[in-house]
Order: sequence, then C-alpha cells, then structure tokens
Amino acid sequence: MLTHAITADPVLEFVSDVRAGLTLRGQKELPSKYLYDDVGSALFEVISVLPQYGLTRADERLLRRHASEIADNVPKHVAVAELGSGSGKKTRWILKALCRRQHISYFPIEISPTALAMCERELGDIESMSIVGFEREYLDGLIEVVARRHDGQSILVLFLGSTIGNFDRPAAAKFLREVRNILQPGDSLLLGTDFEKPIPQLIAAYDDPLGVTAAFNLNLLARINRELDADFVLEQFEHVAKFNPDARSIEMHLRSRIDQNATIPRAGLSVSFREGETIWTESSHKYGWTEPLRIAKDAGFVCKAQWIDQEWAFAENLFIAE
Ligand code: AVI
Repeated sequence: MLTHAITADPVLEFVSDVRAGLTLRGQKELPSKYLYDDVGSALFEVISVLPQYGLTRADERLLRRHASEIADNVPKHVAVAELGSGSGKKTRWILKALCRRQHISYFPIEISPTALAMCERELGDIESMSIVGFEREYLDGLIEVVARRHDGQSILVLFLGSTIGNFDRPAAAKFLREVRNILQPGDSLLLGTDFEKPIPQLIAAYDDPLGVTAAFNLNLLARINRELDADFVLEQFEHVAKFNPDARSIEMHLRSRIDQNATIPRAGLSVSFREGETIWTESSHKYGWTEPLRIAKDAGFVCKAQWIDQEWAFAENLFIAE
C-alpha cells in the first residue's frame, strides 16, 4: 500500500491539546482522539468483542448481510474513502461486493500509521482493488481523495462504527456539512449510527465488568506519561461512565481518587486535581430513530436506504449528496 504520511508535527499538537484541556478553569478535558495510540487501539479491538458492547458486532452484521444491496445502490465506477478505517476488518464485505462489479480504489484515512498498516494486512488480498492510505485528519484526507477523482468516477465515503457519535451534535452537523461540501452531487455517504438504549445497557457497554474500557480510558494518562514524560499515578484515577440526559450521550471521565498534582514536563505544566474531580475524555452520543436522516438532510444529503440491526439498535444509513 502506498501511504501519504502526515506533515504537521503530531507531538506539538498533542502537547498543545493536553495543555489547553488540563488548564481549563472548569471541567478539565482531553480530546477523545488521543485514546487511540497503539495500546488504546488494541484495547478498543477487545472492547468491540465484549458481550456488553454490541455496537461493533451490529455494525459488522449489517455490513456483512447487506453488502450486495449497499453496492447495488452505489454507482459502478466508484472510489471508496473510509474515514477512520481502524483495522479495516468490517469494511471487507462491502469492498468485496463493490469489487465484484468493477475494479475499485480504496483510500483509508487514518491518523494512526499502525492502523493503516493493519488495514493493508487485512484487506491487501482483495482482488481488483488498489489501496492508497492517507495518514491525515478526516477532512484533509477526503480533500486529497477527491482531488484524485477520475472522470466520471463517483466517491463513496464510509464513516462507520458510530464514530459520528463521538462528536457533539452541533459538531456532527457541521462535520456532515463539510463532508457534503467536499463531495459532488451524486456521491454517497454510508454512515453508521447508534440509537438510544436503556441507560443500564449503555452504562454496562461503557463500564464493562472486565475493566477493558477502564484500561482503554486510563491508557490516555499512561500515554501522556510515555510521550510527554508526565508522572500520572494511574492507581490514583478511576474510570467513570455516566449518562448525560441533556446531551443524550454516555460520557467517559477519569476521576481523581485523592487531592494530587501531576507534572507534564514536555508541556511545561503542573496540574492539580481535587479528590473527586474528573477529566472528561469522551462522549458517545446516541441518536433518536429519525435523527440521522434529519442531520443528513440538513447537510445536503438525501437518504437512499437504511438498514437497522435487530439485536442492537444500530443503523447503516446510505445518503446521496444532492
Ligand atoms: C469509536 N467509538 C464509536 C466508540 C464509542 O462507542 O463511542 C469508542 C468507545 N469508547 C468506549 N467504548 C467504545
């Protein structure tokens, strides 16, 4: 796989985001994208097979069962851009269905070089498909993919696994508008969305009894220790998952068990925490039944088809740019 590597300095960006998030006056926070270093990505793979976390299995089931139908609803001459490919495992079905009709180009867009390498290992054997990975933020990568569009070629954007849920609602709406503005009329977007569920079911999914999600969350402090020479004592923080009824989201936090300080030399920072104070690390927004259609419509897409999983309320939505 040919890979276009990132040009901006990721360490500088990490330092500046950590500094900004931990010096906020009120609620401290860290951007959820930093959960996914090599350790975090491996832990997320484990989360996705936990009995309590049905989301990834629902996503995979829908893509496996409906791959041909999805392909039938997309123009034949197509290039596929996947925003956040991860390991690429769940994308295999749809790529194979598309390749049965015509040779396709697949462009995974990822900030993690490790995920891109995994994606190539996982999908490199698919015949009639070329892979070019982009180590980029989603929209920057999409702009580059679109710039490579051949005459008469349509673009299919994949944004799977309910990653849209990790944006707050205004940010999700803005993101879809930006995606739409990069595309042309007739291009497609396959969007995975997770629906609202009973609160105890959501809490169990984000605070599993094996403690994998807790490890995934705490790894963010471990990462700051590893990469920025910080001295967070992980045992002095605990994972918390709570439902926010106003935002209709599950929030992950790291709660300080005691009054304490942490120093982050590479960010030139010393941070104090009161007992019980939290760092907000992620939100997973859950959608009402008609919400995906509404936000996509507001962004300039029409819904061509929607597939809903019967075991875990989750949908793949196929939208066409108007
Ligand atoms: C990647 N994303 C959709 C997951 C979610 O459900 O919000 C990340 C995750 N966080 C905790 N468990 C899974």
